[in-house]
Amino acid sequence: DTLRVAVIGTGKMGADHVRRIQGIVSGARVSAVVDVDAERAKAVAARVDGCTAYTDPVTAMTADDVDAVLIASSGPAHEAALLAALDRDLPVLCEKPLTPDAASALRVLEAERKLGHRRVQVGFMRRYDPEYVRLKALLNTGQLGRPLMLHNRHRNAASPPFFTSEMLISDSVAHETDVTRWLLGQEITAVTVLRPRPSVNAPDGLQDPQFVVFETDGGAVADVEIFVNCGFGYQVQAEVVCERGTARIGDGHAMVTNMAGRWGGTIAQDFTDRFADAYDRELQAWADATRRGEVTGPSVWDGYAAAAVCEAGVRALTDGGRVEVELVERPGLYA
Ligand code: NAD
Ligand code: ISE
Repeated sequence: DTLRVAVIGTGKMGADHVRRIQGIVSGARVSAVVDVDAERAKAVAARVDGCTAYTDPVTAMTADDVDAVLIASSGPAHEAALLAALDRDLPVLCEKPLTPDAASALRVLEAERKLGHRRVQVGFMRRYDPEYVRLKALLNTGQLGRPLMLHNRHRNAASPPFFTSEMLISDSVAHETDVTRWLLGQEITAVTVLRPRPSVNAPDGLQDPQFVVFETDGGAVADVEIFVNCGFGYQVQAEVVCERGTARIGDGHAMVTNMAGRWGGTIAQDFTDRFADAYDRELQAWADATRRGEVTGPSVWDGYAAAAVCEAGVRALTDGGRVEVELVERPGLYA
């Protein structure tokens, strides 16, 4: 009963997930790959025994040897693939963002609600990172008391050429919207975005860095420094300040070296490096749950809430001021 997966989108993440399913994840294999770029799909399929290349996601989803779908195409292509998969009642792991805006995320939510059971897991992989898992477990014990503040830092060495100021929120801070909701167990109710002077190392016109402030329905405040052209590497850190203490992750102190009168360590250069372990655990957990007929990871509700917060964040960035987040009532399916 090996899970036969169709991977949609064979770019950076899709190709890496194909490698992961084939080489690391047990109980699953890649039976189909899909990309609108036919050559790209063919090149990836050629590396995998028994894998067919397609250019149309729906055709792949109707193949006899496809049991589940991993969506790793660009964000705007997610909705059509999600709706087609739900129409066929196929289990899905969808890379973040679920969809690029709240209205399209709601359409996916409505489709899954009509189906009557959860089928979709959203690729918020930080929930599988061992450091974040330890932080969440500590908060759950209640030893530190109630969380009051959460400080997040999210730094990329350099942004890709197509990156816009809005994408710092919708593509990057998307992760912190989920981390904040998940760690605190609270919904984000309002977003404010401050604009520090852009770094000379940022491409012309890009508002980089940004300082984002979330308010939550539990009375906590979270901030996010997002800086996607920091130059020195890839860094993701979080510190929770609670009533009786604080806890912090992401310092990258796995190994400290002493040499020539200095001490220090190395900094990861990319998310595929920093979160390699998290992606491995995420895919294994998805494959295991799917084979049991369950969905255990971040839900369509989580994807929708993140989309709504990011939409408010983009408005706060462009119009200024504090923008409230409007969420529909949470359906029972996601209780
Ligand atoms: P990419 O541009 O390298 O790859 C996207 C691929 O999708 C391309 O090959 C493109 O041709 C293909 N594609 C576009 N529309 C398609 C369609 N309708 N049907 C089939 N294929 C289509 O992008 P990427 O960096 O691999 O990102 C892919 C997804 O992964 C995005 O949703 C992105 O936000 C997400 N992502 C997540 C993380 C993470 O840390 N979890 C990191 C990077 C990217
Ligand atoms: C990218 O899409 C990701 O998801 C990475 O995790 C994030 O660090 C990066 O800023 C995004 O562009």
